[in-house]
Amino acid sequence: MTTAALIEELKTLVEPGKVLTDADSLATYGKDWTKHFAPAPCAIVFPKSTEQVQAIVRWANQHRVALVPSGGRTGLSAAAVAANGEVVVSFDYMNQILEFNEFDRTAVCQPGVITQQLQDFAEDKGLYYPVDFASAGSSQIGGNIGTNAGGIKVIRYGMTRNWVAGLKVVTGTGELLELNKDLIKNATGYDLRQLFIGAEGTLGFVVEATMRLDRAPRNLTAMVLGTPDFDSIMPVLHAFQGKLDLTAFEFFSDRCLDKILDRGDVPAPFETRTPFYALLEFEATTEEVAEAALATFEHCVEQGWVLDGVMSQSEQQLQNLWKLREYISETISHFTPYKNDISVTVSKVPAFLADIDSLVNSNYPDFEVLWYGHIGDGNLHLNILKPDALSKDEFFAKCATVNKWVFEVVQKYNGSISAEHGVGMTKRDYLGYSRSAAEIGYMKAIKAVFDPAGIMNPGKIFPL
Ligand code: S2G
Ligand code: ZN
Repeated sequence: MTTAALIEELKTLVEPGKVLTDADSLATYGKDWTKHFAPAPCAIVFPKSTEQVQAIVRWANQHRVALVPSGGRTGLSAAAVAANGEVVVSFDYMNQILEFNEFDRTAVCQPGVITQQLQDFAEDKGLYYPVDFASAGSSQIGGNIGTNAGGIKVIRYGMTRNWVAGLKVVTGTGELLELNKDLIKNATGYDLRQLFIGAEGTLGFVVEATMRLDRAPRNLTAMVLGTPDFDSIMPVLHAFQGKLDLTAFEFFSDRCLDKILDRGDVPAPFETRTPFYALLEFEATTEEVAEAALATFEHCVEQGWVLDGVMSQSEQQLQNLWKLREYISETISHFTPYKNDISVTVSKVPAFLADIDSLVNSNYPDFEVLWYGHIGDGNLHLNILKPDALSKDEFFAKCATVNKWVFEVVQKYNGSISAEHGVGMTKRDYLGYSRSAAEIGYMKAIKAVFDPAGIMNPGKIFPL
């Protein structure tokens, strides 16, 4: 059957106008935020119901057509990139919050619900959806589940995985499964829900997600602390964790602050400039908590771990401090950064950072290296900015040669080559640095069970 005939048949499975093949749509929906692969899907299809998703999957099985899931397209590992003539399945028209259960404190979402939409919905109900990150304004719940998105509040609230009470999925054979029934307790064998969280659309499609909500935090207060070096950051984390129940502990380098201040729309946290900054947050529920925070700040200054600092006194100042960290990603995106998103257990961070930093400095002496991330989770974002003199391909090729050494250090510290951005295509060739051959074998066997025809997002996660 010709591609044109296939697409004509695909159109009969959805509403009129819900299959696009024009060049702009193919380019727009065939990619995510990565720039490593040229998008080249053959069509974009927009189902509006679970039944239509099932029909599309059955059609794809019948004709052996590869399907690529597409949500907010904010992914950073090319997991939602269609580079080989696949059909992109976009959930833009399955974007409703279907139900709210006050007593269960859950919201039933279609996969196309924007993360921020759920956060605002929870707030309107006097509750809180705690998974948050820079792209929450455009990422979708289905994609957050597909990548087990983390972000800036993981130290207190965990990853997306912690907030999924139940899932309805269409497997790679078109079968509809209802997983975990939104139960808190359910000891009835394998928790298949967890397999789909972080599977990057390689096992099937999420068509409905029951998301847990939490109580709203009270009087969130942030501090930004200037530190003299890497080695001071973890003692600061340890000191504050001993006194406060932190909701966030992030860090960024002075080079990141340079880029943010160059924007001209975010004030500096304080006069002093220091090599690194920690941003921490807690609920100042009482005067005592705020006093404990200040006392701990004084202690860190006495120890020489902190050179200067500021504590937010208002909502506006809280937001301004967060902009210093949350604006980094979008601010540096036009430098075509080569990104690594690596993690180790928190206790190993100082030694790990020292190894990676010396390796990076010796191998990228003339590249601008930016460090930032969720250091309280042991998660570091290493971004190398493309020099103007190098083409993107030359630059990415140079960076890729150092990847081997970076991932050997990750392996040495028993860490992850992808802490929260997923594997997709950008990290699939390095999977062996974090997963054993046996594990990869089992993962492939599980994929074969849910997607025997191999039509679900082929070429992602697993080395080719
Ligand atoms: C962050 C966002 C994507 C990136 O800012 O925490 O996960 O690496 C990142 O720029
Ligand atoms: Zn991050």
